Parts: sequence; C-alpha cells; structure tokens
Amino acid sequence: MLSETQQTAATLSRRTFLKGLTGTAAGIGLSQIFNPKLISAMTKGLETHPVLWIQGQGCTGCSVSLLNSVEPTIKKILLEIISLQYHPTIMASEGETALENMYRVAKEYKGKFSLAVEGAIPMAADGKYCISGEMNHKEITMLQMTKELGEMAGSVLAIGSCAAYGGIPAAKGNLTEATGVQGVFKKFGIKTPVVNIPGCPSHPDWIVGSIAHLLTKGIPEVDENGRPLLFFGENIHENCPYLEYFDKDIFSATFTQKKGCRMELGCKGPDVNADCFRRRWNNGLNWCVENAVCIGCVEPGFPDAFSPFYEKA
Ligand code: FSX
Ligand code: SF4
Ligand code: SF4
Repeated sequence: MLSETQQTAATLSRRTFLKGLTGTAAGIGLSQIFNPKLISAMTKGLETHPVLWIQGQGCTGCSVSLLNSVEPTIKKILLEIISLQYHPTIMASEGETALENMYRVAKEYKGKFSLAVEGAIPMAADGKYCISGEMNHKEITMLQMTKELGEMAGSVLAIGSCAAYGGIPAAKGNLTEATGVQGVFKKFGIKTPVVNIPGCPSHPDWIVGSIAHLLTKGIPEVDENGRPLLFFGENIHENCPYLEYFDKDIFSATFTQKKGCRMELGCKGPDVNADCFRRRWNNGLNWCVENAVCIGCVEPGFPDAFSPFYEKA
C-alpha cells in the first residue's frame, strides 16, 4: 500500500509536482520540501483554491508585512491557509520556469484561483514602465499580467494601497499613470470581483483574514471603497484611546507628550476607517497614533490627500 506521501506524489507528474512546490516551499525553507505534511497540505490547497501573487510598482512592504505575521505564523499560513503558487519575492523558482508554472496554474484553475496584486500598475507607454517577467524573449508588463490573469481569476485581492488605489506611485506627478487594479479593470472592461485590502503596508491580519474569508465563506462584504467591512468598517478617531483628550481640548504639542490628542501634530484619524486602534501593529506592540500620527494610509487619495503628514488638516 502506498504511503500518504506516495499517493500524493503519484497523483501529479514529477515535473508538475516539483514546479508546484516552488511557490510554497520557498517561504518556509527548502529543507521542508519533502515534508509529507507540506506535500499533502499543498496538494489539498492546490486542488481547491490556489493563489497567484504578482508585484508591480511597490516597495514589497506588503509582502514583508505578511511575512511578519505572528499568529498565524507565516509557516502555518503557507502550509494550511494559502496555496501560494507564485510569489516573486519568496519563491525558489525564477525566470521562465516560474512564469510557465504561473500561467499553467491560471489555465488549470481558471475561474477558481485568486490573484493577489501588490503594487500599482502603470498604464502609460502601454505599461512599459513596469516589466514583470520575460517569456520566449518577450517582455511581459505588469499591465499585461494584471489583465490576462485578472480575466482568468475567480477573484482578485488588491493588497496594499498601491494595488488598491494607486498609492504612492500614483501621487502628484504620476508620469507612469500608475493606477490600482480597479482602475485597470474599469478601463479594459474586466468584470472579475476585486477586494481592496489597502494600507501602506497592509496589516498581515487584514491580508490573511481576507484570504481566509475568501476561501471559507466567499468574498467578504465591502464598503464603498471596496474594503472588507470586517477590518475597515470603523472610524479611527471615534474609537481612538486619545478621544477623551480630544473631547477635553487637550492636545499633544510633541510626539513624546502622551497625555493629549495628536490632532495638532497632524493626526488624520477623523477621516480614516480601519481597526488599527484595536488590532494594533507589530504583534500588538504599538500603532501609529501611539508613536506618531495616523497618516491615512488605507484611504483612497493617500498620500496626496493627507499631505503634509505632520501638519494639522
Ligand atoms: Fe505600496 Fe505595497 Fe506601500 Fe509598499 O503593496 S502599499 S508602497 S508599503 O509594498 O505597494
Ligand atoms: Fe482622533 Fe487622532 Fe486625536 Fe485619536 S489622536 S482622537 S484619532 S485626532
Ligand atoms: Fe494607516 Fe492610520 Fe492605521 Fe497607521 S493608524 S496603519 S496610518 S490607517
């Protein structure tokens, strides 16, 4: 009788099997490639709902944020939650082999897989400001990749403010005509549903929570800016621990003055919806308003609409 590992491996050709491993295994170290649990978890995920993660104009901050996830750990995420089959930063595979595998998964799971987009998409010069890969000696732009994979996907997660609304690459000047996923979809009539998970970077819980929701219960309920209400349904100011100072007109004059509302220092909390006041950052250690101010990183229009950051709105 075949062992669980052997059965798993037997259902896939060796080539497909090894290629499939490239996405997930890289994130947790290659030594675990032949761990039977990994193989079985990955195969199960592959059967149901693979995720392809592509990157355009961004700083990779959202990927780094995801890798900093403490509970669940990134290992657990990659083993048990997300069947990540393509990720330019963490996969072991590269070049055409990686791209071939990505397009193979997209075709095989057409209408079922989720596309995660990180970074903005430049529309000027036919997308030539951001080349995301090369196949058969032909450059593939981020714009082309977003359109092709976006049309084939069952759903799209725009991760980070750049992918959601254009973010920093779309700030004043915007020579590359950077825009978010929905901007691209609107222009090219692509109808695949998009969930925006903004933030610069996005919180690991927002990313993992949204993907887990998508996999288990379907597309989460979103607000008028396409963000899951689960994480972006509450106003920062209305729930801020410093609200009592605001109500009493006590304002901090310096960042180190803890007893006071941060509005005079530039806090934009009243115009921002996110659960940072409760969720906090860095595994609950702190959050922006505690150390500095909220600069509105999850809102459409960021950064221009909230600049200068350290001046009262
Ligand atoms: Fe933008 Fe993200 Fe800011 Fe960076 O997805 S949201 S610049 S933290 O990495 O692209
Ligand atoms: Fe509102 Fe910011 Fe003051 Fe908190 S610190 S009460 S969010 S203005
Ligand atoms: Fe972004 Fe404001 Fe939350 Fe900080 S507190 S992460 S600036 S929304």
